[in-house]
Amino acid sequence: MNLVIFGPPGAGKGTQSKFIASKFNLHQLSTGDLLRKEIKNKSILGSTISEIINKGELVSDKIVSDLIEKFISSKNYKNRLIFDGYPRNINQAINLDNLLKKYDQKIDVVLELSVGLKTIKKRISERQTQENRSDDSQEIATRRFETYEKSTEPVIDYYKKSKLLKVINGEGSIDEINVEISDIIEGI
Ligand code: B4P
Repeated sequence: MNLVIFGPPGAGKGTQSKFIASKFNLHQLSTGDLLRKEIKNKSILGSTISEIINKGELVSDKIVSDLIEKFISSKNYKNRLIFDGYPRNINQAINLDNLLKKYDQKIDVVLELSVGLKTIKKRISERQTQENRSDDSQEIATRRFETYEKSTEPVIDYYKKSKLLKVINGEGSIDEINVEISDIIEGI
């Protein structure tokens, strides 16, 4: 199965994706991690990406699409991908459908982690003390949340129409959310 995990910054997409990948033998495809890897490589592309991420904005659709196509086209990952952080706008959602169709695949379920701004700010400030991510300051985190509301939230309606969406209360504990997600996946 291929699944999409969706939610505001700091909602726990990465946290839950790691759990799902290990429990169901899937591959976590985190566009955030791929972009941070490019930054670490100190390439020209990496410095462009770093500037955008540190403004709390979205990296260009083309850059991210090229990164994910490498995985979608690979036989090793066929029908075992968790899209963690992709799509983040309607254009990316349409692109994902087209790419999957091109390689004879589809999305089986979309998990939306629903979390409010207050919880997000708390989690991101805790993560900053552990990981020291450059985009985890309160100011950039608030901008990332605004980007989410403007560009990413409309994608929820896109998936509601295709009846793939399952909404999960992302305010619960990590373990509670693990259980809820497992039940959904096992039910498919
Ligand atoms: P991401 O890497 O996707 O970052 P995120 O949204 O902050 O992470 P996530 O929701 O995975 O949070 P986590 O599990 O770590 O994106 C970073 C940037 O990359 C974006 O702002 C954008 O610029 C760019 N980007 C990424 N994808 C893109 C795309 N498709 N197009 C364009 N640009 C793109 O959880 C956060 C913290 O909370 C952790 O410390 C965790 O331990 C804690 N936590 C998680 N769940 C918890 C729970 N239930 N209870 C308590 N704590 C919890």
